[in-house]
This record gives sequence, C-alpha cells and structure tokens, in this order.
Amino acid sequence: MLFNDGTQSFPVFLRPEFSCNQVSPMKTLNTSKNFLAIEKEFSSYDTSAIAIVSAPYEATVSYGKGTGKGPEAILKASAYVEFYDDEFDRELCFEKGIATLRPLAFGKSRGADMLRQLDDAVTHVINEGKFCVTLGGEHTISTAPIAAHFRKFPTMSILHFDAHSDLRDEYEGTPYSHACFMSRVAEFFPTERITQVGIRAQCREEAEFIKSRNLNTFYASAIRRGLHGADWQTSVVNTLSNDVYVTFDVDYFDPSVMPATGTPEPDGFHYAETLDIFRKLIASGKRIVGFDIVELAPDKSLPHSSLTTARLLYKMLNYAFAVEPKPKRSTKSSSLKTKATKKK
Ligand SMILES: [Mn+2]
Repeated sequence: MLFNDGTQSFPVFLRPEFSCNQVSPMKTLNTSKNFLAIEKEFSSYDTSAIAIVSAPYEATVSYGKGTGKGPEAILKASAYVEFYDDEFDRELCFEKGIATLRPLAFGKSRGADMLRQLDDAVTHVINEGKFCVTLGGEHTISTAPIAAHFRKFPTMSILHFDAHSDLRDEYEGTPYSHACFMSRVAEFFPTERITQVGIRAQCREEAEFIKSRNLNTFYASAIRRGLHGADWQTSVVNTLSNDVYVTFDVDYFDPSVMPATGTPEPDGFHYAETLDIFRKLIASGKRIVGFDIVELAPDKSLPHSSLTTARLLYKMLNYAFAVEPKPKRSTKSSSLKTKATKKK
C-alpha cells in the first residue's frame, strides 16, 4: 500500500526503524557445505557479488512435512550442479563469487519475530550491494525478503510461481501461515504489481481477492486452455515492471517434476517451459533484482527434486546476471578436476 507521499506503509514488524540490526559478521559455510561446493576464493562473503541466505523455517505446514530441511538439501545437491552454463557460455560462480551464509537459527521465533530476523539479514546483504537469494523453508518466510527488496527497489514487481495463491487472510488460526503469506505482502505492496503463475488450488475468498485487488494471476487451467495465447510466457512478462523480484514455490512444478514438496498438486508445469519465462524476461530488458525459493520438502527416495531445485537456483542466477556485459572467459577453472571426480 502506498501513501500519498509515495512512502510505503510497511507493517510495524517490517519497518526499517523497528529493525534490531543485530546482524553479526556474515559467517559463511565452507566448501564442503556451500552452494556448488566451491573454494573459499570464490565463496567468501567480502569478495562475492551473490549471497545465499538460508531460512530453514517450518512451523505451519499443513500436509507433508520437511520444508525446514529444504535449504540444506538444496546446498547438498548443488555439489552435483555443473559450474558451466552453455546458454551463457559462462561459469558465473567464478566470475561473481557466491557466498553461502550460515543458515539463520530462528530458535523459538515464529511469525513476525522470525520475519524481522530474516528481514535484517537480507537487508544487510542487499545494502552492501550484493544480490541476495533466500532459501526456505515454508513460504511464510518470503514476506521478509520481499519487504527488504521493496525498500531498495520501490518500483519492483513480484513474480510469484506457485500452485496456490496463498491469499487467505488466516489459516489454521494464524496470519503467518504458508497459506497466507501473500496476504501479508498485500498489506504493504501494491497488488496490481503482483503476477502469479501456475495457480490451481485456492478457495473462493482468494479468487475474489484476486479480482477485487487486480492481481495478475495466470491460472494453470487458463494457460492450458490457451486463454493467454500460445506464447503465454510473453503475456506473463508483459505484466511486470522493469525490476522484478521472484518468489518461487517449487510446488508450482508438476509433481512428476517436483514430487518432494509439502502440497503437490496435479496439472503443474515443466522445467523447460518455465525457463522460457526468464528468457523472455531478460530479452525484454527487464531484470531480476532478487529471489527466493521455498517449499522443497526433501525426500531421500526422490533425490531429483533437490537437484532440480539446486539447478533452478543456479539457472536463475545466470538469468539475473545475463543483462550485464559478458566479461572475458574465465581462466579460473582449476576446480574442474575436483568437480569431475564428484560427478557420478
Ligand atoms: Mn504452494
């Protein structure tokens, strides 16, 4: 919500002046545990342009459990993701550096307390000019990185991938449920700048909210019925402003692609058609200013879910940095050997 003078009406718990700002020096995970399993030279906080904040928060899961273990599983699987991206002929991690921060420990913090802690961490990272990726955890956490980015990028829009619109006002007795996170965002963010893709399970109250508040919601059924045209990805991109924050619930994917999530829903989306949205986004001159990935509920018997999520993360980083002029080919490929031995 914007006031007449253009300032944003952040809820009390997300206003900068309420921030406790007690972010200790940014401690990172070492090579054996960090994203892509990269050497210190390319993963120390001070020299990295990208920082990953893990928010292993799970308090209000309603169906399957396990999202609290999502960040760790994504990082573990990332050791098997290749550094090189053929689409950009680039090893982004060695050019930019990716620091993986130690996961936040929320202790007994829930709801607003948790969001305040996460907001502090993300604000700290982006105020130092770094690109921030936040990993959940349940979708509740996304309100914090969205608020932090909105303060820095006031004209941004939100691109929300999900099977669910998450617009209930309350769910199971709390306003801080994974099923309500977008309602909390809608309390401080202009709803006509929210674009949702893949929605296929929601209640009537949520559908009415979408209509009355003018969200750009691309329902799965509408996409499949051709209501957004054959090139529906371009229709999605056309709704966005130049700065785009992406919040990605992995249950947006079809359960055949992503079975390991708390609330899998049939009639979801595939990986390739999803990347086309990002391709068209950067081709249009728009840019990704930050993103979060949430709701992976890792299952050892379904390891491809974790690997797919780790690949999605690295691919999204490649799209986020694609708009920059491409520097000369990196000569720092020394760790390729190490990597090669890991791949099986
Ligand atoms: Mn969802």
